[in-house]
Amino acid sequence: MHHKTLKVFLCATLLLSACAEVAPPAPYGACPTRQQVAWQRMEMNMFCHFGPNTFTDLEWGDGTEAASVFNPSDLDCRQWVAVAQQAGMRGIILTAKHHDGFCLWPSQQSTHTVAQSPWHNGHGDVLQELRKACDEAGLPMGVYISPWDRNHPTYGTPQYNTVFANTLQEVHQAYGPLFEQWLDGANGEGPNGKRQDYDWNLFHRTVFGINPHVIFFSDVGPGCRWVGNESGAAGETCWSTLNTDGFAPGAGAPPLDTLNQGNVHGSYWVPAETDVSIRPGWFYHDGEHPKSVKELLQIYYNSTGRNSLLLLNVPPDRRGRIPAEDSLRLVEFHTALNSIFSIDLTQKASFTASNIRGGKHSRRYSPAHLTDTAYHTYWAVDDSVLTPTLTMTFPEAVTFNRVMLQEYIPLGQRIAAFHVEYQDSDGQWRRLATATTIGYKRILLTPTVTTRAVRIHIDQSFACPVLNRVGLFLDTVL
Ligand code: FUL
Repeated sequence: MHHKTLKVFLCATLLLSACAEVAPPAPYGACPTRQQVAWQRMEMNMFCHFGPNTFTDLEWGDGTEAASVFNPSDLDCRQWVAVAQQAGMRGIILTAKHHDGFCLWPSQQSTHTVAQSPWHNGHGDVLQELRKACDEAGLPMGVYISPWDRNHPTYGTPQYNTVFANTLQEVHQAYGPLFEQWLDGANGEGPNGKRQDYDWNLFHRTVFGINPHVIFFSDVGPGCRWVGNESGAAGETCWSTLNTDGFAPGAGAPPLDTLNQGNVHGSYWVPAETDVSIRPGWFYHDGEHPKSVKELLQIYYNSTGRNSLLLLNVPPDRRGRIPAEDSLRLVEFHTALNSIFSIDLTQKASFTASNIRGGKHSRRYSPAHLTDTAYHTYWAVDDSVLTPTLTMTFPEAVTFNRVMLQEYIPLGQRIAAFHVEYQDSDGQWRRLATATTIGYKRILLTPTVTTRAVRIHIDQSFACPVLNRVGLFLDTVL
């Protein structure tokens, strides 16, 4: 080789090896599928309970109500979708069939459906209307289809499992793609006084066969799990992992506090979904009113802010529309969220990390990624580092009372404990908050402080921490 060429070659090799990047951290434990990551990133969806109960003023119809009670005077699914979008909801889930068995579409599997009702002379189809409205607006649609059926004559016999699988098939074929299939575990008696022995495997196979990407909600997933209460609160410790072997939805489910907190090192990724109603009931009832903006904010912090997805129920009334009172409240709620989260004080911060994966000049894993908007970039540390610290300093003092952290969950949930400190005006570090899990998103409510330096200590993790977002905000609403 010519002398000069050799020199150029050596330089190029050196340069290349200097740039060679350290491999990303290996995933830890049970990890989400792509669909579960996409689902978690929806953060907040709208639930709609609508059906005969809306007209009979009940929460649980017993299946003997006449189909003629279902007769909305002015149904408008576009309005539901518009309300959801104005409130910042990323998807909508409708009770296509509740425990009374009444189907909001003309099902071939039942004689208790919209086809037997006077609405549009029996030619109405709520699922079709919602499908159209969702497509027009680009809003993902999901369905709740209750396995418990207090009307169907076969309920309580093996035949019903086929009927129910056919029902699922009908809905997913005609109205898909549906992003989420909600299957609650309620299992009471049917018309013959018997309970059903549900064939969950058959139900899963049927729907996955049509839509392999669907997220199944149930007490034990497999897509996402019930949070264990209907008051709108995930556990302060909330693992997205859960041990589900040997458990089933309903009576066979893990204890409520396990659903609420998940299992550390749990064998499957089954994140918590927090379903709660904006009103006291799931269905619309005259005389009930929506929760206040403060209550909704608290619910948001307790769900989305605790590594859970918020599924907020907003029931349409007898017209088939969401009442003005609720839609106004949702707009106020959304305005409040925007006022809090549109100004992230970390945008002005300089970061110092106790470690950066691949060395302090590594750009790929630098803390600068904590404030960018790209989801798939993150701050990571070397594999051997389990308890790093991250310091933010500000050119001018900042005032905040909300600390937000996000782990990069495609690599699993790795952090088990952390705390946050700030520097007071005498330069003393003072502890502001102590917490356990982070997961997809954790928002800590702290006293309001004004400071020029904030430090996050990761106190325990099972594999090197990987964070893709940190935020500091001031909430003047709650
Ligand atoms: C439960 C049902 O029994 C309630 O009526 C409501 O639909 C709730 C969301 O799920 O299983």
